[in-house]
Amino acid sequence: MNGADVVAEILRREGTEFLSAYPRNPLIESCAALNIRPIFCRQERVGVGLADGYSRIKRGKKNGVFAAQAGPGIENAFPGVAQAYTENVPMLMIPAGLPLSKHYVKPTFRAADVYRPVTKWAGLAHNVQELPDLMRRAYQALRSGKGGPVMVEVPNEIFEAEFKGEIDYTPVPVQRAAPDPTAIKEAARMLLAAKNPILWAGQGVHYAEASDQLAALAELLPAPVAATNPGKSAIPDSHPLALGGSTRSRSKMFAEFMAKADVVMAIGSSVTKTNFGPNMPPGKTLIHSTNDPSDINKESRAALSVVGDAALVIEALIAEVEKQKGAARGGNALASLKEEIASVKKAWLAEWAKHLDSDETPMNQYRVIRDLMRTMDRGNVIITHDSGSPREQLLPFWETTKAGSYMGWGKSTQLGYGLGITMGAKLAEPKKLCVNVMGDAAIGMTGMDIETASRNKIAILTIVFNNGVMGAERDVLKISDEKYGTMTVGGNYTKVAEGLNVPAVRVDKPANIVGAIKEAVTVTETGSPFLLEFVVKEGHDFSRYNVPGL
Ligand SMILES: Cc1ncc(C[n+]2csc(CCOP(=O)(O)OP(=O)(O)O)c2C)c(N)n1
Ligand SMILES: [Mg+2]
Repeated sequence: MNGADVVAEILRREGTEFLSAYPRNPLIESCAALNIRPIFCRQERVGVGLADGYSRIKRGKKNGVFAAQAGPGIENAFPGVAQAYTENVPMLMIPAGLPLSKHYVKPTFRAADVYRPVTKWAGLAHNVQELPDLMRRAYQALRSGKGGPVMVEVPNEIFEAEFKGEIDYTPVPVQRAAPDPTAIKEAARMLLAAKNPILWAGQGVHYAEASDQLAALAELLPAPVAATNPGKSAIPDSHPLALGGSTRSRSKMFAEFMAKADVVMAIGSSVTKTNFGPNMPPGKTLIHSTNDPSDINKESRAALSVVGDAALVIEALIAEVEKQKGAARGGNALASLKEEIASVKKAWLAEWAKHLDSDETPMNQYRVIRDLMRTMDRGNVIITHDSGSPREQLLPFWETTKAGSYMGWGKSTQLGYGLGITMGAKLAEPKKLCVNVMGDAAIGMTGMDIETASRNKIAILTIVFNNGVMGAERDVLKISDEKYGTMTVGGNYTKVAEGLNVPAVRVDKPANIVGAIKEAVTVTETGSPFLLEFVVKEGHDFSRYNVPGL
């Protein structure tokens, strides 16, 4: 048994279902020998995305694994890992490494060293016998606390060296930390004393699978639930207490209720200041709950901190709120809060009806989103946006009907990232309709990898909003566009898809939207991916309701 066989056997024990990879890396053959299916991408950046999306949807209980060759392979994976780092995704990379003897000889690319600033933990193997120890450390980082990409770099000679003795390795369990009961008591007191409390849900709620508990807490207090960008669908957007998620764009309810909130309890959120998610406005009393103490007091001062797993925190809080609240159940308060949210939602959607119901051509993106929502069984969908205007258009208006059915991202915003994570989501949930919505500049970044979906029968649905421009850049490309046409990105992505063995339809009239969606969904049900290209307008109307500091 050589080093690669040892690592493959440990991956098998950890429940690895597939190896996202690109040759050469001896792990590919060793995994195939153990029936761990290698899935080859067309470029490493997207291969990392597959491992990322899989880990997200498995909520870190299982982890996507990516393997690349030393040098160019792992160099080319960098964007994927940098994005996964900003998103705290618990995925594992196992690049091959150049010989140890060359490790400090220029210009060797030392992956573990280079990647250390964008990983939760990165280690280099120095001999074959230490591989089980290294893998245990890697899985400990993956299965505890806040997530993040983890790397074990294995030089080729160590992959090939003979391993002596038995492999001493048992799978590392997921570890959850429970909150301090004193902090829970105080949090309950503060929430019950607040005039307008609000719950701010981050992606920690997804990882803790705490959606039902969060909805129960919201009803009990009562309090509305505002989600961050990655936290969107922490409770379904169709829930009467949901305000939706927020990037730069957001629902009117989100803005109005955040503006008047006095006490904000963030749960499973780092409360990081970002351009593509909500920020904590000044003047709020913040109760900050996260499983990572280093997030507390990082960007916003916490009046109270509650460290722990989101599910355990919410469960403890429900018990404590029930105790402190006693008989006064506040039934009227709940009903009137629901009514208040519903009436702002109604007014907001009425304001946007001219876009959502638009018959114009080139088509209005919001009309396409409306028809996607009406035509798809949203309870069986996992959907993600991409960078650019599609994120701003989709996130506020895509009303999820099921918790965890939206993959929001945006601490970094790499064009093209949505494609790989959607394939990863489909591998995690093969029965779901997994959809990514991207612009034409976005597909330009990673589009060749729709062939990965076709070759590996990963039946995702890719939606391209083709407006022939980098619409999101209009405000910064004025002189250069006028003089040199810098905004333009040309292409027919239906033809590209057909050339890459992906059936596709190009739609340029509103009357054809629904029929095309139905056809696309039917084809994905046969096990093939599909690409739907919509010829849309440039599109600068965004659902932006500003609140100072939000
Ligand atoms: C890798 C990368 N480079 C640059 C950017 C900056 N950027 C954000 S949106 C955008 C243009 C998006 O155009 P498109 O995908 O066509 O969407 P549109 O806004 O036209 O709908 C650019 C260049 C980015 N997000 N990612
Ligand atoms: Mg565009």
